[in-house]
Amino acid sequence: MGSPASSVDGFVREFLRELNFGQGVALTGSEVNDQYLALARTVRHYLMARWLETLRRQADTQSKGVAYLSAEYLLGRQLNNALLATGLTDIVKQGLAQCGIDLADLRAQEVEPGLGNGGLGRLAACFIDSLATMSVPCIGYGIRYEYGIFRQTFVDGRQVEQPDSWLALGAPWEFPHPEAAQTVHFGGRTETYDDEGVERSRWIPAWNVQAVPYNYMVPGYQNGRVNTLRLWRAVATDAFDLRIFNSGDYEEAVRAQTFAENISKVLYPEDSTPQGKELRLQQQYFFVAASIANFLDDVLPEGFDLARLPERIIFQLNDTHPVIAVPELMRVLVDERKMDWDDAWAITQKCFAYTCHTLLPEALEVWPVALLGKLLPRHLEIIYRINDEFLEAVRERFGDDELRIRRMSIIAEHPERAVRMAYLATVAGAKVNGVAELHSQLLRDKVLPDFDEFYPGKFTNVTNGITPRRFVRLANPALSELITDAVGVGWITDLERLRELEPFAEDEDFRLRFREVKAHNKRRLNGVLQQRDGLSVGDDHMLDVMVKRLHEYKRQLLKVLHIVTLYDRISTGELDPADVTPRTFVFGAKAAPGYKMAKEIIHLINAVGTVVNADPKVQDRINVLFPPNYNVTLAEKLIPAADLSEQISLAGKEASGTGNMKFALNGALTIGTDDGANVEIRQLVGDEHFFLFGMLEPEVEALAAKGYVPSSFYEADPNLRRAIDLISSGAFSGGDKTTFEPVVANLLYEDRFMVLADYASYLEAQEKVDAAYADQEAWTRSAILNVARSGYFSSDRSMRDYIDRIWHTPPTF
Ligand code: 26Q
Repeated sequence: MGSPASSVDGFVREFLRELNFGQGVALTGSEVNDQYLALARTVRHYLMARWLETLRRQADTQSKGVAYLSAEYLLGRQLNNALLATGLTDIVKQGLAQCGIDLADLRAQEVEPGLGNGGLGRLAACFIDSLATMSVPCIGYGIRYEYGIFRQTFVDGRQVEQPDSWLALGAPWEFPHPEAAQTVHFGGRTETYDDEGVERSRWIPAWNVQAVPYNYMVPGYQNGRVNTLRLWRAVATDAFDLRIFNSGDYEEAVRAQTFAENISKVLYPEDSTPQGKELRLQQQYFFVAASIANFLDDVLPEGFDLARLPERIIFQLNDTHPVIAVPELMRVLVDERKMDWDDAWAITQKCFAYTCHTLLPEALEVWPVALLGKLLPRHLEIIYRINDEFLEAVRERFGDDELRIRRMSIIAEHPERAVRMAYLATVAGAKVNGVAELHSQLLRDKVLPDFDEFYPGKFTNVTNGITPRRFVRLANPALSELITDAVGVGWITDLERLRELEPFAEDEDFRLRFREVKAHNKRRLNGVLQQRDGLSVGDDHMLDVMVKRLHEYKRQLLKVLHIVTLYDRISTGELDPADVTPRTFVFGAKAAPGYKMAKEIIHLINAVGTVVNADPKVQDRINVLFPPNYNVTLAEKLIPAADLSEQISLAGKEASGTGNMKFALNGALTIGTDDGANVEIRQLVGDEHFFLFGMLEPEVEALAAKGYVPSSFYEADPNLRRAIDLISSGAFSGGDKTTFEPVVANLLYEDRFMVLADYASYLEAQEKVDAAYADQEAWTRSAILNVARSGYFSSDRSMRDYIDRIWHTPPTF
């Protein structure tokens, strides 16, 4: 099968055919959305031959592949990426122009699939991009949420959530396969029975739903390869509603259908603080059971000997969300395929690996035994047996060390009896990895030390990465052109080649062009912000950006205190405005809808912004912008325009961060703590080109151990006192002193993440930033070196590390 003609005329023919016969409209009078859908379908035709070819060869070679199990994929818009992958951009631009259409207008029409919360979901999207580009066999498995992460709006400065109806205008990138649906069971009870003299268990479930696969293309970058992302949608089974329907209860039948279809209705918008909700567990089991069944029944050849499963697949667990896959595979092997328990367990332990993405204790998922037993009774039995045998092995090794046994048990007893999913994953996984050097170290030393001792060699690190295709080549065409002019195009798939830029840092002409790129990206951002929110960034302003989920540990409040201090000092005349580097502070952050303090902080940022932006005394000097609904699409415009990247979490709390990498690769300098991947960024770019501040992780520990008293920092530091007092005074709340009282009280009397302890150090580092920015040549030199030395943070490198250390899945054809 040949691909459609790769000429402008050929494209126009295909496009018009899609518009006329696919959308049923004529070019004249067609809407932008019709044109967008027709274009998307045309582009996917070009990918189709490669997709089918990839699948065919995959089936032929029978090589080992990765099944990436993730409850989230934060994909971002698809059109531009597909055009880049196929190399069709110019042809399409010209062809559309012939039809009187501007490609940019069609790009803008796409609603991004926001099927993730933040870093973890975006990481999954970067990884599958890299694997396709590296020709490594991979299927991504996940959930096709009907509503992704909520759309954020502000009403009087407060966050208000709107549903994200990303499917409303059509879903041109997906391929539904209702004929390939899997049935997923829930509830009921278990029983034992005599199977020709062998006692076996079986599960008699109470209800089920259909899991319908929706396939998405994952194109490699100009390499003729297209992998598959398979997202599951829950649909009521016929059996389910027929039975009720036949009973004559029509309303009940419809209700039952709604109930089943709820499972893939909406993405849980919490990140880091899971609440033990039954629907969430249903989601987890739903996608994992469907994925395992799909792999064993449909992907593996018929009659495949499951004893050899580890030669064909590794299931990578993206955090604990898919960990119920462990007892599910055991159930399938033992109950359904009648395998011996020990054999099944040996196989299972080779087929899973687990990635941990956190250190916060409240983020470690546990499922109450009562809930798990009600929804998945057989899985609970299996977990108990895994735990019994595991604890027996611990006893054998360490004797009856009851404290150790209690610490290591997969089942927690307090505050309620519950399954610790991270422990289950660690026991079952061939490998366990953290997502940055520091994180992996702390994971071994602080979170799972008993397991590290018990399983030498099981723990490893794979530092996160980002795809250079989306976050440099697509997001920053101007910089990409500059880089390619200097070092050739090889960097797009071999990001370490950016090293070759180092000498250009000393080239005055190159620095000038680099600054022109930044200026261009700022103008581009201004266009977007103007259109989207009526906001703009001053031309001559330093662009200081903090974009990430709103969480106390990430310390948006520290940024606010810095802004309030600057505002206070300028407006009281203590600082001569002429001595202040003009800066625009940009925030982008969604708060989990149930996370009260995070929402208060959003309100405070908006309130401070409103006052600062309206005050003529500071107006041309500092501005605060908080465009709502930060998402991948906005990130692609914001990050390339940034001068300064804010990565200011309390040391030891941010597992890695990936935004930090995107900024460095787009030529922003970082102000940051010694946390997550910041540590590695600083090591690579060099101390002189990174603004480090704040306590180191051991200092944080020491302060916590001795007893942290935030108010003592308030008492001791007049700048800090003034900033906090200004907030308390009602200066940002129309004189109302109560509005931000909860935020202030929290800072003074709790401050779990030690904002006040790091304030002075942060202010000092910000003064260094100002001084450095005043020397534009030196700043540009540093920015270029940030780009040149950050090639390590390509997700292609992360994938190589996973392959070498964990998966052992070589590239194929
Ligand atoms: C779990 C259960 C129930 C409801 C929600 C959740 C849930 C959902 C999302 C828990 C956590 C998340 C997301 C976590 C996350 O994004 N972690 C980030 O992962 C990045 C990629 O490794 C790291 O760079 C970040 O440091 C880490 O915070």
